[in-house]
Amino acid sequence: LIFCDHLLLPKDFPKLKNDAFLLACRGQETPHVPVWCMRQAGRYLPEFRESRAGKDFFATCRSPSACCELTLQPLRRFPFDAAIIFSDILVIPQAMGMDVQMVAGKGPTFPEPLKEPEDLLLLQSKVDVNKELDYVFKAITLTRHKLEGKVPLIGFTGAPWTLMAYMIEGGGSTTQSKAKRWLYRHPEASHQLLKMLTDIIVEYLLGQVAAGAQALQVFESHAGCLGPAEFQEFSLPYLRDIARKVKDQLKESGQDVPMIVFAKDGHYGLEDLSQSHYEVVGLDWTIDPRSARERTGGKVSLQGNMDPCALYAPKERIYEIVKKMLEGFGTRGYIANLGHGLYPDMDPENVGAFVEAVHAHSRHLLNLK
Ligand code: 1CP
Repeated sequence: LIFCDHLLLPKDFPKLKNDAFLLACRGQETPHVPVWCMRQAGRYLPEFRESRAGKDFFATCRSPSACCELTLQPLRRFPFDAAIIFSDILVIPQAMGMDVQMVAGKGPTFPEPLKEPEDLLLLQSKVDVNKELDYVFKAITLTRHKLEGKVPLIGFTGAPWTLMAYMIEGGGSTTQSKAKRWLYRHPEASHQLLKMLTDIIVEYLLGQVAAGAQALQVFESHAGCLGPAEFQEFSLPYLRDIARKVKDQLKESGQDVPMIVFAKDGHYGLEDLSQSHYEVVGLDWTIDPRSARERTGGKVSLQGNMDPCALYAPKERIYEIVKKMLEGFGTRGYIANLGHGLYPDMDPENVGAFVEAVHAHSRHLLNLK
């Protein structure tokens, strides 16, 4: 019998062997604190650079076998407790008809960003995700099979405000001033766009679960440039809508998948985020673990939040930093991670030291109990 990878279906998945991450998402007891890293598939790995060499970024995203390989690479090196599917948040604007290119040395670039509300008419407001984004679903199904139950597979999306910001800025920006101009000058059109994105995101996340994703993370990477009032108006309601709608739909088919919200630099919204139907709130490194626990009042599990730059420290120092972080968060309802993604110049050995420190020190703490 010959099995063809592209014929693998989203069923008969291998049995999960390490469920520490999923248990921690739900605040249940685990033998060690689970750990993974944002951008764990990335340019800090020589094998990643080799696989990606000379290939277009979004063409790679469209190849299920390439995404599967890149997702598995970090797991061959390190005993991470979760895998995150290799893809990008900008596949949604692409599916809505926008051109997005990955420009070397510059990052993602939209040659024709949205300028004025009239430009919304150029967008595909109703996207058939099963047609436009089926390549992501195929990558998830293939990867879940190839993981052989080693660890759970996380699916993800960008949040509406973060995607809106890219669609208007045309790429990365430090101020997001073009996108924020819309919030102040065109609030109605802003809500129209955010709503459009929310509807697509809900379908996209449900498609990822149907394809085999075992947890979902929503990246609100540009929360930091909003103030509390703008966050309340333009980010939070949509984050809530997404979790509520995804969960309601999943419940109908008897499914339940933990959801993580990561609003970078958005700690003014921490109390609200902990009551937004997400099981887990992701944190950047600018917040102290103990105060994050206090402010979220045990309502959610927490994920994070070591400064990625701490990985430049010598290994013994990394252990000390991890020790403090674990003692601050506690071992229950906690998933260790960085406060943002790994950078390309980071030493894979130090990533290994981070993972090992989390496992070793959390086992030590749990044995003391
Ligand atoms: O060629 C390359 O390798 C380019 C680097 C790269 C990679 C590895 C980009 C360009 N995207 C990715 C993959 C990616 N993107 C993953 C893969 C899974 C993993 O984490 O291992 C994920 C989860 C993302 C999500 C993503 N893309 C976010 C949210 C997380 C965050 O960093 O806040 C954002 C903001 C993007 C946009 C994006 N894609 C790539 C870059 C350099 C950026 C940031 C651009 C900017 O704002 O300046």
